[in-house]
Amino acid sequence: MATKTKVAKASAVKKAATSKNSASKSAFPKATYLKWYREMLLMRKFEEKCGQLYIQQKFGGFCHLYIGQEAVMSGMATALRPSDRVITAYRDHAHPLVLGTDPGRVFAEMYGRTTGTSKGKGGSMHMFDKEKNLFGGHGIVGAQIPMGAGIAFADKYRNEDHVTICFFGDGAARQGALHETFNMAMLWKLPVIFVVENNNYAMGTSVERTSNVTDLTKLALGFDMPAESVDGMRPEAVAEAIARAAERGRNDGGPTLLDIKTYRYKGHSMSDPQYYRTKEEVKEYIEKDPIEHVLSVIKKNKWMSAKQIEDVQAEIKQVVADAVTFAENSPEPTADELYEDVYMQKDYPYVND
Ligand SMILES: Cc1ncc(C[n+]2csc(CCOP(=O)(O)OP(=O)(O)O)c2C)c(N)n1
Ligand SMILES: [Mg+2]
Repeated sequence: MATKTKVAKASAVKKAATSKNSASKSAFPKATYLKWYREMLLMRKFEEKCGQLYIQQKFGGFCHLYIGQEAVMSGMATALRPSDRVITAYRDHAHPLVLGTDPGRVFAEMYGRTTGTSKGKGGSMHMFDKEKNLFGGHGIVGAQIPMGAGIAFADKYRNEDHVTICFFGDGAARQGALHETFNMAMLWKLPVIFVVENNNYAMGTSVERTSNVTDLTKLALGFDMPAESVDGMRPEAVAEAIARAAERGRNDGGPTLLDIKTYRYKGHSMSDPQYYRTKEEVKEYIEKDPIEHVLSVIKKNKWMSAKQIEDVQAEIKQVVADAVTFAENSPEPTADELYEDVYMQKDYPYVND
């Protein structure tokens, strides 16, 4: 557990338990498991529907599905407060869902409708929700790393008690901006948690093919930043690691790097033939599926009857169906809306008609 103002030494970089049993030792109550089941099922069913609609060409743009990575979101939601800040990359549909954004608004954004989270001007890669403290949704690989530190800087400057969680991929972790950001974040002890959602691939390039340094926690060593490797297929492990990092951030202990090992079951985007991995490898991860794991804990403890489980599944199916209907019935923006929401400041001097 982090102590106030104490920053762990580089030598304290820990390896998390990756065994299947690590979860059973943790002490999360029934209510947490029920919440995890419901929200992970929502993320999964939402994304499955999203993939179907994209193939039917109901909306355009890019589409990166989150299927397989759900435990990272559920673990985060358990560990953080609603007032904490979240920023991520383009694989961003699950983030608003877990933060409580209306699923209809997330679909509407993909459909380019005015009711979308970014008024239909951002699409799949640019989900924002000011009320839920979601700062995007960013398509430039690694761009959100310095922005995440910037948000944390603003909170520290204003003496506000928030933590920023900044998600990025294993590919983004190789961007130069990470090093500058880590340096400043440690120097100024910013309340930020850097999370690599390490699904082992950047498009078709594996971590092993990217660098001779495959243990991403080592990226923290040059800055004396505390770092941990975490089993990202288990919400328990994720929640515990993020809670430790958040406590450190809130107590002036500065940033933490978490290398959360997860997996995407689907291709990088919708047009990925996946020649870079085997079906056996995908199967190996599906066998560790976080939703099945949570459901098995629920069943083992008899926390829900078969009927109650079916009811939750039916309810989620309906939520997703309603979200699609909402999006499809929402209006498209008019042409003159193109010039709105470009600058916050109405009299910004560099705007030309
Ligand atoms: C600066 C920049 N370079 C390249 C790209 C093209 N690109 C889009 S996604 C991606 C892979 C990133 O992989 P990772 O960070 O591991 O995230 P994941 O897709 O696995 O979630 C690349 C190279 C981009 N969008 N931005
Ligand atoms: Mg990746």
